[in-house]
Amino acid sequence: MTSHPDLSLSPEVAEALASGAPVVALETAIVTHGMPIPNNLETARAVEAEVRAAGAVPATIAVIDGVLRAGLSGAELERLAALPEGVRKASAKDLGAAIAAGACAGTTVAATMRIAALAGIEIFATGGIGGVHRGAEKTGDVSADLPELAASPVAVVCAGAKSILDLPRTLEYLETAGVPVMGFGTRAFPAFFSRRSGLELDERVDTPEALAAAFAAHQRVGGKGMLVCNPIPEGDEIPAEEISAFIDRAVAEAEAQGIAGKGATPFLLGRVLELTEGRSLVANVALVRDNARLAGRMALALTDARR
Ligand code: PSU
Ligand code: MN
Repeated sequence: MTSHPDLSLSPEVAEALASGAPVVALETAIVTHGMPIPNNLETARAVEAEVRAAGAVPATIAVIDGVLRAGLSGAELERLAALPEGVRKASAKDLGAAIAAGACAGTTVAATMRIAALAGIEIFATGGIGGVHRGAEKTGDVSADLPELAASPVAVVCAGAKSILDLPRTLEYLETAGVPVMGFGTRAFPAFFSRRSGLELDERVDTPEALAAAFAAHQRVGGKGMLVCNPIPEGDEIPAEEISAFIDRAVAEAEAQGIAGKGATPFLLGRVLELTEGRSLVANVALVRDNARLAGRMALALTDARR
Protein backbone atom coordinates (compact mmCIF):
# COMPACT_ATOMS: atom_id res chain seq x y z
CA MET A 1 0.00 0.00 0.00
CA THR A 2 1.30 3.42 -0.87
CA SER A 3 0.69 6.09 1.73
CA HIS A 4 -1.94 8.70 0.95
CA PRO A 5 -2.25 12.10 2.62
CA ASP A 6 -6.00 11.82 3.28
CA LEU A 7 -6.17 8.14 4.23
CA SER A 8 -5.55 6.56 7.61
CA LEU A 9 -5.65 2.82 8.27
CA SER A 10 -6.23 1.26 11.68
CA PRO A 11 -3.12 -0.59 12.92
CA GLU A 12 -4.91 -3.93 12.45
CA VAL A 13 -5.90 -3.18 8.85
CA ALA A 14 -2.47 -1.78 8.01
CA GLU A 15 -0.77 -4.89 9.34
CA ALA A 16 -3.16 -7.23 7.53
CA LEU A 17 -2.60 -5.44 4.22
CA ALA A 18 1.17 -5.34 4.67
CA SER A 19 1.30 -9.08 5.31
CA GLY A 20 -1.15 -10.01 2.53
CA ALA A 21 -3.78 -11.25 4.98
CA PRO A 22 -7.46 -11.23 3.91
CA VAL A 23 -9.33 -7.95 4.49
CA VAL A 24 -12.99 -7.08 3.84
CA ALA A 25 -14.16 -3.47 3.44
CA LEU A 26 -17.52 -2.47 4.98
CA GLU A 27 -19.59 0.64 4.23
CA THR A 28 -21.15 3.09 6.69
CA ALA A 29 -23.92 4.94 4.78
CA ILE A 30 -26.00 1.99 6.03
CA VAL A 31 -25.00 3.07 9.58
CA THR A 32 -25.66 6.80 9.16
CA HIS A 33 -28.50 6.81 6.60
CA GLY A 34 -29.75 3.23 6.18
CA MET A 35 -30.81 1.94 9.59
CA PRO A 36 -32.22 3.53 12.76
CA ILE A 37 -30.47 3.81 16.12
CA PRO A 38 -29.65 1.40 17.82
CA ASN A 39 -29.90 -1.24 15.07
CA ASN A 40 -27.30 0.60 13.01
CA LEU A 41 -24.53 0.11 15.59
CA GLU A 42 -25.59 -3.43 16.51
CA THR A 43 -25.58 -4.44 12.85
CA ALA A 44 -22.23 -2.82 12.11
CA ARG A 45 -20.69 -4.72 15.03
CA ALA A 46 -22.34 -7.99 14.01
CA VAL A 47 -21.10 -7.60 10.45
CA GLU A 48 -17.54 -7.01 11.63
CA ALA A 49 -17.83 -10.13 13.81
CA GLU A 50 -18.97 -12.19 10.79
CA VAL A 51 -15.91 -11.10 8.81
CA ARG A 52 -13.66 -12.07 11.74
CA ALA A 53 -15.40 -15.44 12.15
CA ALA A 54 -14.63 -16.15 8.50
CA GLY A 55 -10.93 -15.52 9.22
CA ALA A 56 -10.59 -12.06 7.64
CA VAL A 57 -10.00 -8.58 9.03
CA PRO A 58 -12.93 -6.12 8.79
CA ALA A 59 -12.10 -2.64 7.49
CA THR A 60 -15.10 -0.46 8.25
CA ILE A 61 -14.76 2.65 6.10
CA ALA A 62 -15.96 6.18 6.87
CA VAL A 63 -14.83 9.80 6.88
CA ILE A 64 -13.95 10.88 10.43
CA ASP A 65 -13.10 14.54 11.05
CA GLY A 66 -12.06 14.96 7.42
CA VAL A 67 -9.87 11.85 7.27
CA LEU A 68 -10.66 8.84 5.07
CA ARG A 69 -10.53 5.89 7.43
CA ALA A 70 -10.30 2.15 6.85
CA GLY A 71 -10.76 0.30 10.14
CA LEU A 72 -12.59 2.12 12.95
CA SER A 73 -12.07 1.64 16.68
CA GLY A 74 -15.11 0.60 18.72
CA ALA A 75 -15.41 4.15 20.06
CA GLU A 76 -15.26 5.67 16.57
CA LEU A 77 -17.96 3.33 15.27
CA GLU A 78 -20.11 4.27 18.28
CA ARG A 79 -19.58 7.94 17.62
CA LEU A 80 -20.57 7.62 13.96
CA ALA A 81 -23.62 5.49 14.79
CA ALA A 82 -24.84 8.09 17.30
CA LEU A 83 -25.27 10.37 14.26
CA PRO A 84 -23.18 13.33 15.41
CA GLU A 85 -24.38 16.82 14.46
CA GLY A 86 -23.68 17.47 10.78
CA VAL A 87 -22.88 13.87 9.84
CA ARG A 88 -23.00 13.51 6.05
CA LYS A 89 -23.80 10.82 3.53
CA ALA A 90 -20.76 10.74 1.25
CA SER A 91 -20.84 9.29 -2.23
CA ALA A 92 -17.76 9.40 -4.44
CA LYS A 93 -18.28 13.03 -5.45
CA ASP A 94 -18.62 14.16 -1.82
CA LEU A 95 -15.28 12.91 -0.49
CA GLY A 96 -13.20 15.96 -1.41
CA ALA A 97 -15.68 18.37 0.17
CA ALA A 98 -15.96 16.25 3.33
CA ILE A 99 -12.16 16.17 3.66
CA ALA A 100 -11.86 19.92 3.13
CA ALA A 101 -14.63 20.61 5.67
CA GLY A 102 -13.17 18.24 8.29
CA ALA A 103 -16.56 16.51 8.35
CA CYS A 104 -17.77 13.09 9.47
CA ALA A 105 -19.59 10.99 6.88
CA GLY A 106 -20.99 7.56 6.31
CA THR A 107 -19.72 6.30 2.96
CA THR A 108 -21.96 4.83 0.25
CA VAL A 109 -20.93 1.86 -1.84
CA ALA A 110 -19.37 4.25 -4.38
CA ALA A 111 -17.32 6.17 -1.80
CA THR A 112 -16.38 2.99 0.09
CA MET A 113 -15.11 1.37 -3.13
CA ARG A 114 -13.05 4.46 -3.89
CA ILE A 115 -11.44 4.43 -0.43
CA ALA A 116 -10.97 0.64 -0.45
CA ALA A 117 -9.12 0.96 -3.76
CA LEU A 118 -6.86 3.68 -2.33
CA ALA A 119 -6.10 1.38 0.61
CA GLY A 120 -5.54 -1.69 -1.56
CA ILE A 121 -8.58 -3.63 -0.29
CA GLU A 122 -10.19 -5.78 -2.98
CA ILE A 123 -13.26 -7.32 -1.33
CA PHE A 124 -16.21 -5.37 0.09
CA ALA A 125 -19.48 -6.52 1.68
CA THR A 126 -22.69 -4.51 1.77
CA GLY A 127 -26.46 -5.11 1.84
CA GLY A 128 -27.79 -3.66 -1.38
CA ILE A 129 -26.24 -1.38 -3.97
CA GLY A 130 -27.74 1.79 -5.38
CA GLY A 131 -28.80 1.71 -9.02
CA VAL A 132 -30.99 3.22 -11.68
CA HIS A 133 -34.04 4.66 -9.93
CA ARG A 134 -37.56 4.06 -11.17
CA GLY A 135 -38.47 7.03 -13.37
CA ALA A 136 -34.80 7.70 -14.18
CA GLU A 137 -35.80 8.27 -17.82
CA LYS A 138 -37.32 11.54 -16.53
CA THR A 139 -35.23 12.37 -13.44
CA GLY A 140 -31.84 10.98 -14.51
CA ASP A 141 -31.36 9.55 -11.00
CA VAL A 142 -28.68 6.88 -11.33
CA SER A 143 -26.62 6.03 -8.24
CA ALA A 144 -22.90 6.76 -8.45
CA ASP A 145 -22.46 3.18 -7.18
CA LEU A 146 -22.84 1.99 -10.79
CA PRO A 147 -20.10 4.04 -12.50
CA GLU A 148 -17.83 3.40 -9.51
CA LEU A 149 -18.15 -0.35 -10.08
CA ALA A 150 -16.73 0.32 -13.55
CA ALA A 151 -13.89 2.45 -12.15
CA SER A 152 -12.56 0.90 -8.93
CA PRO A 153 -10.97 -2.59 -8.78
CA VAL A 154 -13.10 -3.95 -5.94
CA ALA A 155 -15.47 -6.93 -5.74
CA VAL A 156 -18.73 -5.92 -4.02
CA VAL A 157 -20.77 -8.68 -2.36
CA CYS A 158 -24.45 -7.69 -2.11
CA ALA A 159 -27.93 -9.24 -2.07
CA GLY A 160 -28.82 -7.60 -5.37
CA ALA A 161 -30.75 -4.36 -5.24
CA LYS A 162 -34.07 -3.30 -3.74
CA SER A 163 -36.97 -2.94 -6.10
CA ILE A 164 -37.19 0.73 -5.04
CA LEU A 165 -34.97 0.74 -8.16
CA ASP A 166 -35.57 -0.07 -11.81
CA LEU A 167 -33.83 -3.45 -11.74
CA PRO A 168 -33.82 -4.20 -15.50
CA ARG A 169 -32.22 -0.82 -16.24
CA THR A 170 -29.75 -1.32 -13.39
CA LEU A 171 -28.54 -4.58 -14.98
CA GLU A 172 -28.42 -2.97 -18.43
CA TYR A 173 -26.24 -0.17 -17.05
CA LEU A 174 -23.81 -2.66 -15.50
CA GLU A 175 -23.59 -4.59 -18.75
CA THR A 176 -22.84 -1.41 -20.72
CA ALA A 177 -20.24 -0.36 -18.15
CA GLY A 178 -18.41 -3.69 -18.38
CA VAL A 179 -19.17 -4.78 -14.83
CA PRO A 180 -19.51 -8.56 -14.40
CA VAL A 181 -22.49 -9.57 -12.26
CA MET A 182 -22.02 -13.01 -10.74
CA GLY A 183 -24.80 -14.97 -9.06
CA PHE A 184 -23.57 -17.00 -6.08
CA GLY A 185 -25.25 -20.38 -6.41
CA THR A 186 -27.91 -18.94 -8.71
CA ARG A 187 -28.60 -17.50 -12.15
CA ALA A 188 -31.40 -15.34 -10.73
CA PHE A 189 -30.62 -11.68 -10.05
CA PRO A 190 -31.76 -11.31 -6.42
CA ALA A 191 -33.96 -8.41 -5.30
CA PHE A 192 -32.63 -7.83 -1.78
CA PHE A 193 -35.65 -8.99 0.28
CA SER A 194 -36.45 -11.68 -2.26
CA ARG A 195 -34.19 -14.38 -3.71
CA ARG A 196 -35.27 -13.64 -7.25
CA SER A 197 -36.30 -10.61 -9.25
CA GLY A 198 -37.42 -12.41 -12.38
CA LEU A 199 -34.23 -11.27 -14.13
CA GLU A 200 -31.52 -13.71 -15.24
CA LEU A 201 -27.76 -13.31 -14.89
CA ASP A 202 -25.16 -14.53 -17.37
CA GLU A 203 -22.91 -16.09 -14.76
CA ARG A 204 -23.50 -18.47 -11.89
CA VAL A 205 -20.58 -19.32 -9.58
CA ASP A 206 -20.85 -21.84 -6.76
CA THR A 207 -17.78 -21.40 -4.54
CA PRO A 208 -15.81 -18.53 -3.00
CA GLU A 209 -12.73 -19.93 -4.73
CA ALA A 210 -14.39 -19.67 -8.14
CA LEU A 211 -15.51 -16.11 -7.34
CA ALA A 212 -11.94 -15.16 -6.37
CA ALA A 213 -10.57 -16.78 -9.53
CA ALA A 214 -13.06 -14.88 -11.72
CA PHE A 215 -12.26 -11.60 -9.97
CA ALA A 216 -8.49 -12.10 -10.34
CA ALA A 217 -8.92 -12.95 -14.04
CA HIS A 218 -11.17 -9.88 -14.54
CA GLN A 219 -8.29 -7.75 -13.21
CA ARG A 220 -5.79 -9.44 -15.55
CA VAL A 221 -7.86 -8.51 -18.59
CA GLY A 222 -8.15 -4.87 -17.58
CA GLY A 223 -11.45 -5.07 -15.69
CA LYS A 224 -12.19 -3.08 -12.55
CA GLY A 225 -15.11 -3.77 -10.21
CA MET A 226 -17.26 -6.89 -10.01
CA LEU A 227 -20.68 -7.38 -8.44
CA VAL A 228 -21.29 -10.61 -6.53
CA CYS A 229 -24.98 -11.29 -5.88
CA ASN A 230 -25.68 -13.47 -2.85
CA PRO A 231 -29.42 -14.09 -2.42
CA ILE A 232 -30.91 -13.49 1.04
CA PRO A 233 -30.94 -16.74 3.11
CA GLU A 234 -34.16 -18.68 2.43
CA GLY A 235 -35.59 -18.42 5.96
CA ASP A 236 -35.23 -14.63 5.97
CA GLU A 237 -36.81 -13.93 2.59
CA ILE A 238 -39.81 -11.60 2.26
CA PRO A 239 -41.67 -12.75 -0.86
CA ALA A 240 -41.98 -10.14 -3.62
CA GLU A 241 -45.82 -10.29 -3.37
CA GLU A 242 -45.62 -9.13 0.25
CA ILE A 243 -43.06 -6.37 -0.09
CA SER A 244 -43.97 -4.91 -3.48
CA ALA A 245 -47.05 -2.93 -2.36
CA PHE A 246 -44.99 -1.21 0.35
CA ILE A 247 -42.20 -0.42 -2.07
CA ASP A 248 -44.62 0.94 -4.66
CA ARG A 249 -46.16 3.16 -2.01
CA ALA A 250 -42.76 4.48 -0.85
CA VAL A 251 -41.77 5.26 -4.46
CA ALA A 252 -45.10 7.06 -5.09
CA GLU A 253 -44.68 9.13 -1.91
CA ALA A 254 -41.14 10.15 -2.87
CA GLU A 255 -42.40 11.29 -6.27
CA ALA A 256 -45.36 13.18 -4.79
CA GLN A 257 -43.12 14.94 -2.29
CA GLY A 258 -40.50 15.77 -4.93
CA ILE A 259 -37.75 14.00 -3.02
CA ALA A 260 -34.64 13.87 -5.18
CA GLY A 261 -30.86 13.76 -5.10
CA LYS A 262 -28.95 12.17 -2.25
CA GLY A 263 -32.03 12.19 -0.01
CA ALA A 264 -33.97 9.88 -2.31
CA THR A 265 -32.49 6.53 -1.26
CA PRO A 266 -32.56 7.25 2.53
CA PHE A 267 -36.21 8.37 2.22
CA LEU A 268 -37.19 5.19 0.38
CA LEU A 269 -35.29 2.94 2.81
CA GLY A 270 -36.88 4.71 5.79
CA ARG A 271 -40.43 4.47 4.41
CA VAL A 272 -40.08 0.76 3.55
CA LEU A 273 -38.90 0.20 7.13
CA GLU A 274 -41.92 2.06 8.57
CA LEU A 275 -44.44 0.47 6.22
CA THR A 276 -43.21 -3.07 6.99
CA GLU A 277 -43.17 -2.24 10.73
CA GLY A 278 -39.58 -3.28 11.06
CA ARG A 279 -39.84 -6.58 9.20
CA SER A 280 -37.62 -5.20 6.45
CA LEU A 281 -34.95 -4.47 9.05
CA VAL A 282 -34.79 -8.09 10.24
CA ALA A 283 -34.31 -9.22 6.65
CA ASN A 284 -31.76 -6.49 6.03
CA VAL A 285 -29.63 -7.53 9.03
CA ALA A 286 -29.76 -11.19 8.03
CA LEU A 287 -28.65 -10.59 4.46
CA VAL A 288 -25.85 -8.16 5.27
CA ARG A 289 -24.43 -10.64 7.79
CA ASP A 290 -24.60 -13.41 5.22
CA ASN A 291 -22.86 -11.18 2.67
CA ALA A 292 -20.08 -10.47 5.19
CA ARG A 293 -19.56 -14.22 5.65
CA LEU A 294 -19.30 -14.79 1.91
CA ALA A 295 -16.99 -11.79 1.45
CA GLY A 296 -14.73 -13.14 4.20
CA ARG A 297 -14.53 -16.52 2.48
CA MET A 298 -13.87 -14.83 -0.85
CA ALA A 299 -11.09 -12.70 0.68
CA LEU A 300 -9.43 -15.85 2.03
CA ALA A 301 -9.70 -17.53 -1.37
CA LEU A 302 -8.24 -14.47 -3.10
CA THR A 303 -5.31 -14.40 -0.67
CA ASP A 304 -4.61 -18.06 -1.45
CA ALA A 305 -4.91 -17.44 -5.19
CA ARG A 306 -2.40 -14.59 -4.98
CA ARG A 307 0.25 -16.53 -3.03
N1 PSU B 1 -29.74 0.32 -0.77
C1 PSU B 1 -30.08 -0.40 0.32
N2 PSU B 1 -29.53 -0.11 1.51
C2 PSU B 1 -28.61 0.92 1.65
C3 PSU B 1 -28.26 1.67 0.49
C4 PSU B 1 -28.84 1.35 -0.69
O1 PSU B 1 -30.90 -1.30 0.21
O2 PSU B 1 -28.13 1.16 2.77
C5 PSU B 1 -27.23 2.77 0.62
C6 PSU B 1 -25.84 2.27 0.22
O3 PSU B 1 -24.86 2.91 1.02
C7 PSU B 1 -25.73 2.74 -1.22
C8 PSU B 1 -26.44 4.07 -1.14
O4 PSU B 1 -24.40 2.87 -1.67
O5 PSU B 1 -27.55 3.82 -0.28
C9 PSU B 1 -26.87 4.58 -2.49
O6 PSU B 1 -27.31 5.90 -2.38
P1 PSU B 1 -27.59 6.75 -3.72
O7 PSU B 1 -28.79 6.11 -4.36
O8 PSU B 1 -27.86 8.14 -3.23
O9 PSU B 1 -26.36 6.65 -4.56
MN1 MN C 1 -29.32 9.35 -6.67
